[in-house]
Amino acid sequence: MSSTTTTTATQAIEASTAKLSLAFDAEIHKDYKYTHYLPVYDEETAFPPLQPFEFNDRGLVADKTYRNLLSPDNASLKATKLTPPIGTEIRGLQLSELDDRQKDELALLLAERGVVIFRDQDFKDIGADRQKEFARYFGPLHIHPTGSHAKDNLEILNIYQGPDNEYNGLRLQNRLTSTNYHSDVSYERQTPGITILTLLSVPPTGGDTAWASQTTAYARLSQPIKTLLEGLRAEHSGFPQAESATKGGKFVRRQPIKTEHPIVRIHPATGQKALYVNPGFTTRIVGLKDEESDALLKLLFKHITKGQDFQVRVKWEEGTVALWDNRITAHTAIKDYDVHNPQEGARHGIRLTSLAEKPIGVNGLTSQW
Ligand SMILES: O=C(O)CCC(=O)C(=O)O
Ligand SMILES: [Fe+2]
Repeated sequence: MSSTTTTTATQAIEASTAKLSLAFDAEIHKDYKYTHYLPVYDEETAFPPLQPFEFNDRGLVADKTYRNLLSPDNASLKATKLTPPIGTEIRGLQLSELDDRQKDELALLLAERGVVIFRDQDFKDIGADRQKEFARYFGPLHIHPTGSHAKDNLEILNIYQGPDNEYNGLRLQNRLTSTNYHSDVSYERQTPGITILTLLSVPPTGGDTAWASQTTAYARLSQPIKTLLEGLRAEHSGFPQAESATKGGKFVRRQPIKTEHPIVRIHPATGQKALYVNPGFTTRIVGLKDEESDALLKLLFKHITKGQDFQVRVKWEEGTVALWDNRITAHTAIKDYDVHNPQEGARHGIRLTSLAEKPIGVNGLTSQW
């Protein structure tokens, strides 16, 4: 069996004693249990372009009956479908205790259900090394080109919005809504498979996350539109993200790229087709005239964003960990809480993202760059 983790997708050019800037006010967090995961920026360590690696989806070797992950012998297990098309919630199972067969089945469950929500987890308390080791089972870990991260752990992307750091909420200044459906860093050549998001501090209400099923979004389209899209690629760009980081005075640790991915993507473990465009990173449809590309992308983005009948919105609880498959879903943070209102409070989390295959399109259509 070949391993998904043998090739390092990321390699530091300079891993010297890095210059570190703190993106939080240490004073207001002095009694906080998770200070070591608060946002920092290593402003020195730069990375070359990601290198190709061999990828084998763990879901391919999974037992399709889920007999290990969802064992009928586990009396405390409760697995519930959150909606018919997308989302499963699991209670009574610790991610930190899963064996390899269970992890393989989890990869398949993610490919089938898009997002799996694990409640009451000890995952946030097992330490950065074990968290990374768990995530790395599914593929090499992605290092975000611009985001803040946990100290000494560039693979642990930080998610934080509080009175001492509103950088991630800035979007609302020029927009009517914070909703921004995207698939994580879809501009990469071998794009993310599974993302694992753990919240460490949850507002009492608000700060939910929503996901849309891109398999259902695809399935709802008429046959003529499906056929048209199956023959096309779209450009995904990391440039706007890098430019906005530079404007915000942040360090860009890997130079931005643009990649052309098939618009309809086939998941290697299920064979299911999914739309692979998203408002967050997709800029144009290759080979179309500007007005055609704009009109078609507008149609698809509206379809993904307003399709509440193929979306799921999840409320975070203490101990919740969310996992999703970026190849068949789009997601958005919901920034509806006021960080200056102590009743609403701050929101803090950590994200681990594993990279997967170069997208596989219909009739052999492949990504290009
Ligand atoms: O904060 C959230 O709810 C989601 C943020 C996000 O897009 C991510 O973690 O990839
Ligand atoms: Fe995301």
